Amino acid sequence: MKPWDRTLVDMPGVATHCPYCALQCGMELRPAPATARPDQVEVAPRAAGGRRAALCQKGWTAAELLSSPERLRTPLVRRGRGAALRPATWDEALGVVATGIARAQEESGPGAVAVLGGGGLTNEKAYALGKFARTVLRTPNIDYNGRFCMSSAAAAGNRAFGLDRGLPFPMADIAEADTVLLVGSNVAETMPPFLRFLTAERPGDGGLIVVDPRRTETAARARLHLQLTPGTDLALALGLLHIAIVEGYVDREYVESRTTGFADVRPIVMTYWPERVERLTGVPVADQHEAVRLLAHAGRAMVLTARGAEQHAKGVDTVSAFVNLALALGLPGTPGSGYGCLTGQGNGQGGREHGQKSDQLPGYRSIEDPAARAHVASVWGVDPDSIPGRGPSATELLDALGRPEGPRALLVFGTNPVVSAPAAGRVEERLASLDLLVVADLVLSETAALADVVLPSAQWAEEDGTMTNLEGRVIRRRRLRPPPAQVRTDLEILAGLARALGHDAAIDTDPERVFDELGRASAGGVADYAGISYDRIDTEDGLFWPCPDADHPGTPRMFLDGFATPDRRARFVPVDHRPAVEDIDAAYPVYLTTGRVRAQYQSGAQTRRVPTLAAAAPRAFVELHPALAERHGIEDGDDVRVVSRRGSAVAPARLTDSIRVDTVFMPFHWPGAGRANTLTNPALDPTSRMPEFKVCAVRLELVA
Ligand SMILES: Nc1nc2c(c(=O)[nH]1)N[C@H]1C(S)=C(S)[C@@H](COP(=O)(O)OP(=O)(O)OC[C@H]3O[C@@H](n4cnc5c(=O)[nH]c(N)nc54)[C@H](O)[C@@H]3O)O[C@H]1N2
Ligand SMILES: Nc1nc2c(c(=O)[nH]1)N[C@H]1C(S)=C(S)[C@@H](COP(=O)(O)OP(=O)(O)OC[C@H]3O[C@@H](n4cnc5c(=O)[nH]c(N)nc54)[C@H](O)[C@@H]3O)O[C@H]1N2
Ligand code: SF4
Ligand SMILES: [Mo]
Repeated sequence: MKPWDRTLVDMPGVATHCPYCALQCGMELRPAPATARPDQVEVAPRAAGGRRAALCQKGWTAAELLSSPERLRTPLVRRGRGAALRPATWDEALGVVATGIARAQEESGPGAVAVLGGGGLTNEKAYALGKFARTVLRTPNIDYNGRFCMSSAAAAGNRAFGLDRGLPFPMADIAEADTVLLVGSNVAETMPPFLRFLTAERPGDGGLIVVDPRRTETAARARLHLQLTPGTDLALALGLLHIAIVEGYVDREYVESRTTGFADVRPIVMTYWPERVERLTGVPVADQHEAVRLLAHAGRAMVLTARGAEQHAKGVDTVSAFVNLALALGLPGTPGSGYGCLTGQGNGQGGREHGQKSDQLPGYRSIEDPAARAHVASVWGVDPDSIPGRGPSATELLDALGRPEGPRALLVFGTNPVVSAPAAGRVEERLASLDLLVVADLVLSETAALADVVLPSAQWAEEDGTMTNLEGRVIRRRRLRPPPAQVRTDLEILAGLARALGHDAAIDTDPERVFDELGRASAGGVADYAGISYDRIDTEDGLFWPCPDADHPGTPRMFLDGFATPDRRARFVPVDHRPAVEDIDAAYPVYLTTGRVRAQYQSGAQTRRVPTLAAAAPRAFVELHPALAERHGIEDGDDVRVVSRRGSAVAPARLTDSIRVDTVFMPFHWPGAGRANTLTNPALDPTSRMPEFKVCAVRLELVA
């Protein structure tokens, strides 16, 4: 027996990872000693993946939700419009779902049913969800919340390098770099144990540079803080490359031998002289020069982006502009240097590789590539022609629900769009117009509360599986104990639904067998997991993809001897700056940007139900500069109404001079009156279909 196979009786516990963010910190779980409540679980940090043991407050308290009175313990069914959700048996609940699906599809075709997944699902579940949609439902309408997350960086990585792995190098390399340019990330709150890698002692004349409209805790630790206007990162990146060219910092030999397209980028960049960039971004000319000098003089340098730069309707071009800068300086594919994106969700990396994305089949394959379809069809035992084509992205899918040609039924696994989707008021309307809304969740999220059928899913400590962390390392989630009697794993739920729809063998319920099947489906693809097994992960402290066969050691560092493009060269992509889709004007004179706080996670469905975290961050707030507050007669703690063209939200003011005078910030973790996403702009990036979460125009009113 392996140590992680032990049950409650034969302690000490299981070695697993945190359920929340992409850092996937190592954890050991044990039943609490006899003095505590017998169903409680103790959490201890555990060294894993070459990192020392460390957890943030969310990790330490993660087990509290296992025994929470607020977790779902039985299926719920709404028997008729306007009726309340009431407990039901699994047979009844799955019967209602199967009948509703059959009716919708008989009347309106396979696309009448849609599926929304999540980047927190294990690889096995993400894979099974995609397979379920394509082989059981046969619908093209499946997408997931990663569209809201790292999709812009993924698209930019694909077009520059031919492949998207958030960090193409191990996290630990970041601590060894002389200079790190961090664009739009507040890791001090979003990945606290990671801060150590950024604030590491840097030998020589290097340092950390942070680009953020707010002097966050992360920015306060930086050597240089570029406090730009929200939505102007693209102009800044063009300006930094301009300086690099003019000052002679371009690595000519690297550009010659390892890239193509520099000549197309140069003419645009040459029009972004420093004074113009200062006018567009607010970043002083001297600071622009200093940033380029720190990057160019470093022996090893890294450019990292996160949501602040990416969650824009020009997110892909913005990331491309930073990749262009990194390429001009010769960083990607050079040992110790590089470009990377900090993926956010627990399985944000693996969740985008195995087929819950609308345009994708397992192994990061394109659903439009005939060879990919043929390969996956052979693993699934179906006719390639029976696999549907690509569907719409998450925001577009949500917007189509209940419309004349749109889906009439929706199944949700692992996302809470009523809180987290842009223009969330409109999303609520769309959900209400469905014939059937089915939500599988751990708790009664705001989306589950609107459902016709709610299915209770097992939590992380009650299931086995794999996750792929932000550096591309495939790791094991291990089960401490079984779920409560009437709670099922997502694999069991999908298998039960498939059976109820007449497909007995489509979905396996054993995670290890599903992982092996996923490995076969991914074989030969970009994200090749074929050589990874549960046994190898156990003995080798995780494995980096690609790992094509059982003898392959995995790939911690990518691109060292060529990029994943046909000619092995990275591509410069010519991009130009453009303003935010909704710029400020007389009626809406202030920028709103949104993001996170340390003690809450995402839509807050989980963390708002953990008492310690709820006490640490109990409600939404509006962060604003004292000078802006004074103009509106607002004092600290006053209720402020924030009004955008989508609607209004009310939350108490939090005054701080760490934010730009023209900008307010709201965290998005809360529903109701303080819901930031009532305000946000659903305008999409043309390539990634990423909504413009990070900038829209608002006006402020003091609530009397
Ligand atoms: N505590 C906590 N941790 C989390 C999460 C959570 O919900 N809570 N979620 C996880 C997930 S899924 C993700 S994606 C990551 C996200 O991790 P981060 O990217 O660090 O998170 P955000 O707070 O969304 O945004 C980061 C910063 O972008 C800044 N910003 C806003 N607008 C702009 C802009 O126009 N340009 C630039 N350069 N910066 C801007 C904000 O001021 C903010 O400080 O965190 C992960 N970790
Ligand atoms: N304004 C604004 N909005 C944003 C962002 C922003 O910065 N600003 N960030 C965006 C980003 S980066 C992200 S990633 C999204 C995230 O937003 P959401 O997609 O809403 O993320 P979560 O709150 O993690 O939702 C996960 C839901 O699934 C449940 N769940 C957790 N694990 C499982 C599981 O294993 N199985 C099942 N069936 N259910 C599970 C949880 O209880 C929860 O209800 O928000 C986006 N929205
Ligand atoms: S940093 Fe992320 S993975 Fe680590 S303990 Fe906190 S939430 Fe969990
Ligand atoms: Mo995210």
